[in-house]
Amino acid sequence: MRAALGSVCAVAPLDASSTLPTQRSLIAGERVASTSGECFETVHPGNNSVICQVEQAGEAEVDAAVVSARAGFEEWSSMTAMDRSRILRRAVQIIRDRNDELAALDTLDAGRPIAETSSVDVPTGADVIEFYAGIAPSLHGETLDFPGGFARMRREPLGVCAGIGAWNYPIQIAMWKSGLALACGNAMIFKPAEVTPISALALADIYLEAGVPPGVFNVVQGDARVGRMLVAHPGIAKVSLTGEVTTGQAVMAGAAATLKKVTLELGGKSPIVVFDDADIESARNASLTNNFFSTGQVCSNGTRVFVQRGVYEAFLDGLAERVAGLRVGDPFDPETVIGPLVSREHHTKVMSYMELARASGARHIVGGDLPSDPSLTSGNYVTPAVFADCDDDMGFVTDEVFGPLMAVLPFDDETEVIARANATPYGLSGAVFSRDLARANRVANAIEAGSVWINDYGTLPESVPFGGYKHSGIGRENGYHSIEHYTQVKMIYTNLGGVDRYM
Ligand code: TXE
Repeated sequence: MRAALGSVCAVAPLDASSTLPTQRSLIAGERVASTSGECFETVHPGNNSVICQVEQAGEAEVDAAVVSARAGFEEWSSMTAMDRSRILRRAVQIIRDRNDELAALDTLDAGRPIAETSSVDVPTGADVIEFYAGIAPSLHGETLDFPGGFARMRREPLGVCAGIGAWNYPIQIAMWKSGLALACGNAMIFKPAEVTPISALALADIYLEAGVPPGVFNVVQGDARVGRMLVAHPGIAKVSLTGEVTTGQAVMAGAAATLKKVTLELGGKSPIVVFDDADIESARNASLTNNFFSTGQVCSNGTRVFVQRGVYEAFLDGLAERVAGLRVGDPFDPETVIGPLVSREHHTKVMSYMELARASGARHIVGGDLPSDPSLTSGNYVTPAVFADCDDDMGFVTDEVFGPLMAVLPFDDETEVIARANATPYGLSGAVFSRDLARANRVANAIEAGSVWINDYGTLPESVPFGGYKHSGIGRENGYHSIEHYTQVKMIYTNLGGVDRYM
């Protein structure tokens, strides 16, 4: 029997005019009316029309979510790891079967082009759950033998974990956090960003349909107030946030009172370094994709493009025409490359940075305007922009714009560019383009970031860790290393003799 995906999806295929019934929190397998008496709305960024109302969770709902997650955890963690693995793999299959339905939900709620959500967001989320479902049965401890006994190191789940999502990749973030948490035997209470509250509910429906016990994956709806309740709750052992740096600082501070474990996936302002001997076409393609995919709303984007002076003009040559040719339009149109920004508020912020760039004295290469197409005026659209001859201290070069604004900066030598690339509080990602792999690896070693690519940008298989240095975060997601963030090791020593003396 199909899960109640229908309660989230309209019966007909979704489009820019779709609406949905009022959405709620999902606790212990049921949609739960809120006691807060508050509702908020979520809109389609392509026309700012209201999709639906959403009930804001109150303290009572958060407490109920923790109680049911605790009960769910007892059941889930008492299963064999192979049973958990089978259920998660069943969820993966359902996700893949409904790939396009799930993708359409985030296209509706986040405005991300359907070409992206259907080929990247949902598949990469499913891949991560599948990766961890594969690891689950092999999670184990170790033993050490001693003359009079032995020590057993037992790897245990944490219990009830909280996931707090950002709005740019709603369902992928929910899948990345929950796949890891559940595969390690934990329960998770997930709060989606209030800007994109819908698709996490569809994931919860699928987990239930696959056989995840009620309570093991709960969804609580609401804004920062609900996030703060989760961070403060004594019944939650760990919180994982994807969001801005300032939010990460607030979460870490709030978690201190209950000494929760914290993992933070925060913002970035990452460098792409292009040397004279680089394959310029590759460097240009990587720079375009990793500035304009998702309309630039990607934390790991390479938004500071450093190009060595000998190839600087060659790199810029033809860029204006290529960027101007990126199709801006309705995110439900499969041909659309540049969709709307997620909200009017974010659009205003990004446009302010475009104005700042224009006034900065940087060379305006292309874009940064409202589109001329009259059918797009009701949406949060901006044309992708490139500015060159930028100075490192210009505001749109130091700050995370989180929009389609590429800054190009000339440099002379390796030592200089490493210093400039690292002169930022962020440390999420970076890339080096050079045919000299010794130099490329030397520079990659020196870049202070959690993910660095050589002659590439953004390849991120489910089996490699992702996360930031410095203000870009704490901990990792994906890959084997991240198991450490959702399990804990207990040492149990067995004495094979007696305690035959004292003092
Ligand atoms: O973040 P916000 P947004 C970053 C990206 C950008 C930001 C955009 O770089 O900076 O996310 O997403 C909740 N206590 N990444 O605007 O505002 C809030 O309700 C507890 C990095 O959503 O920080 C929302 O659910 N919770 C990432 C969530 O935090 C609080 C990839 C994030 O909100 C809270 C994608 C509080 N005090 C985006 N305040 C990566 N590195 O992988 C807010 N929230």
